[in-house]
Amino acid sequence: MLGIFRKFSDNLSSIFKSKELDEDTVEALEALLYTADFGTQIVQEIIAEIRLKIKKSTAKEAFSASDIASGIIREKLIGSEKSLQFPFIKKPKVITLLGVNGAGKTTTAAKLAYKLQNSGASVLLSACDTFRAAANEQIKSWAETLKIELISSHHGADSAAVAFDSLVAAKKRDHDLLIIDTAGRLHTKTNLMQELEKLDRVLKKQDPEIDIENWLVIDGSIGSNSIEQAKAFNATIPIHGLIITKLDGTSRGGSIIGIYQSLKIPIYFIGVGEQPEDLYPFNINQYTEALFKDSTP
Ligand SMILES: Nc1nc2c(ncn2[C@@H]2O[C@H](COP(=O)(O)OP(=O)(O)OP(=O)(O)O)[C@@H](O)[C@H]2O)c(=O)[nH]1
Ligand SMILES: [Mg+2]
Repeated sequence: MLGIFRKFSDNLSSIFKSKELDEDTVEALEALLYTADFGTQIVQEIIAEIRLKIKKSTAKEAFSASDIASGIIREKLIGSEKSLQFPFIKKPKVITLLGVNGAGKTTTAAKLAYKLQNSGASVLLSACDTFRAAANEQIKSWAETLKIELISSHHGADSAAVAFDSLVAAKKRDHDLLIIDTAGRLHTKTNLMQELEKLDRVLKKQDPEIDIENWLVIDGSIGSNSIEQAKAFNATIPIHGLIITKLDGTSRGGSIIGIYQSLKIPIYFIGVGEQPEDLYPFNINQYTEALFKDSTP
């Protein structure tokens, strides 16, 4: 995971390189924090704290601006870490992945299945994106490459029916985990949001004791724009977890804090690439270390 926020930390080190912590440096840091999508409130808090330290500190007393910033960030992220513990209490555990178009749901479904299968879990994938023409082929190709069982139907089929059949199959075949990939949808489209609610309802009807979690997949590179989307999804069906994708190659990694602060929904994983292994459990320490790596003072 280290190195994913290279763009941010490179800029940060260049700000501090051979410079005193003076007003220019503080202003440059403030601008960088804004660019990285940390959000007004957090940026203001970090900057105010640094200014206060500068005022109070004597010439001899060195302090680290990045320590201050990472301390504040850590505090804001308390409660955001949650891990997926295998073996599960109830079989099959069901995880439905949802989110707007192109957020990374299908890739994440494949990565998650791969990760859990490597931990010894028996995983079934369910292709519930019956909406987009090429969706079945995409998930089929992942399932074949990674040797993961898949239940799919035809383009245009009722996605709730596919989910129902997948749950029945997962029970019959004694799978530990059922991962449901859904079609991308705009949070403003009421009928499509209702379809998600139906999918959730049908599964709960099939098994009132079902251990089901709805995880929202968020594109981390679009930053704070995703907060409104997430709120709208959460208003339709309960969201139990977040996966933040595309954190590789973005300098906007600060959006994680705003997303967590606004939603208070735990972050299970982060996506840092397009390969099956590019999914990491979210870890606050690793995250702040990656942000402020190599930056001095
Ligand atoms: N760099 C990078 N690319 C990613 C990541 N996750 C997904 N992608 C890419 O983003 C694009 C969209 O990913 P999909 O998994 O198809 O997204 P989706 O949410 O299923 O899209 P729809 O089904 O159309 O709504 C693909 O090109 C993926 O390879 C990530 O963590 N990092
Ligand atoms: Mg998809």
